Amino acid sequence: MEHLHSRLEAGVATITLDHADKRNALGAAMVEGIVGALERFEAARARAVVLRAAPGVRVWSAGHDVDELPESRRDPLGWDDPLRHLVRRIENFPAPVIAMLEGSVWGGATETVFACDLIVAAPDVSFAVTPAKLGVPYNVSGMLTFLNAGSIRVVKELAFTARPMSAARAEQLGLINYVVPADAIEAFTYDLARGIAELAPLSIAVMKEQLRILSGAHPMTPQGFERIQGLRRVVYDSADYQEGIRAFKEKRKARFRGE
Ligand code: YXS
Repeated sequence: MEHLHSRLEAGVATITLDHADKRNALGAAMVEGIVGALERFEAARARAVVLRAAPGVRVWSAGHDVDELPESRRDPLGWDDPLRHLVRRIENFPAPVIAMLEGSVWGGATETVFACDLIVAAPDVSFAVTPAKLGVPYNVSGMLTFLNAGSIRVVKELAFTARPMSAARAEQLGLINYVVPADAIEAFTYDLARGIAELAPLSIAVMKEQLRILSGAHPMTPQGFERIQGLRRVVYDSADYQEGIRAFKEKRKARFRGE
């Protein structure tokens, strides 16, 4: 795929996002490429995966491809949405996936990064959670990804302000593992990955799966789930949702009316 590169060396795999024109937006084609690479690396029994963008990017990923979000009256983040596939594939991959970050990370890309097992960021990195900026009703498992990454107070700050959070603050809050100078981040990340690759892969795989199952073990009643789905439908059927998508495409600030 022209906007994605992948390689496997000594048990350490690398997937590089390289679609600068669209700021590495996570559209169906890009997600299909990443998931395909992960399938190949699982078959090749990779011991660790580094997920990165091309060196020196200002934007690691601009998040879900807004051009692929439904205009209205359809759940924009249903089970089969590409972004949902990507998050699940990372969570189910039987070896650690390490996000190596430079530049800004937006929306669904922030969730994708938080679904990774380890996060190494350059000092210029920022994270933004953007559903409120676009009028999007985020989905339950996506909110759980955020909740598993940090405290509910921090998730509310990210979600309710939609403001980018610096790598330094994210590290201070325990949202990410390391902040490493840009000129050292590659050596640092691959040293981490190679160290993991020398350890017992079966032990690591089972611990990763245990943590996935335990972190997803949140009781929710059928009524509770149906209530949330009903609330989400009100949002994606709303004029605000249409305004958010339209404003993005028209490159202007959205004017939300709460209806
Ligand atoms: O005008 P052209 O054709 O050159 O295209 C522009 C942008 O439209 C395009 N682009 C995107 N296309 C689809 N989906 C996107 N998420 C997206 N982001 C950007 O890329 C071309 C260059 O963009 P431009 O001129 O704005 O670049 P820039 O360097 O000045 O600014 C970079 C960003 C990332 C600050 C800016 O592009 C931006 O704010 N992008 C949107 C970030 C965002 O809000 N992402 C959330 C997407 S929705 C999502 O992830 C979830 C559904 S949710 O929101 O619920 O979390």
